[in-house]
Amino acid sequence: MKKLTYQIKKRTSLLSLIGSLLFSFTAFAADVTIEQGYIRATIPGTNVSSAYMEIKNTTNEDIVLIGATSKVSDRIEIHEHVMSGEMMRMQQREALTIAANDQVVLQPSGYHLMIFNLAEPLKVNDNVELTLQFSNKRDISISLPVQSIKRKKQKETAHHHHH
Ligand SMILES: [Cu+2]
Repeated sequence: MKKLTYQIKKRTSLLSLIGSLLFSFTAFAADVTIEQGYIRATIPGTNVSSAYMEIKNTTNEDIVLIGATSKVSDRIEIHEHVMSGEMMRMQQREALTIAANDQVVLQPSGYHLMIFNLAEPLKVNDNVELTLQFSNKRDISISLPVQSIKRKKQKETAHHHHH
């Protein structure tokens, strides 16, 4: 009985040793890139907006987005759209994990950064500085252009042929 306990302990410590070795080999280089980012122009009469982007994680570790800050707002939340019956509604997420060597797309009707309490309207061609906060305490600052709401319908009607 004593022998068995010893063996188990030995195996556990060996595993944790291997684990910590693997951990230390993993690169911590800031191979996290933000692409295709933009912020929606404010709809007149409102003081909210949303930010969209692709977050690419080329590290071998999952990273976790836990929030964002900006001078233009004191309240930015991570949101997602979920179906509630037949209605699409937004709900807040505490965090958003970008798996190792993977990417997450923040886009209309999906994940987005919800920006509340805008002191001033965001106008097309403005640029907004945003700092993304990750659980590993590595912040990433980005500058996002303000764009008007993209209208898919206009793109679709552009398929008409003109001879
Ligand atoms: Cu939202």
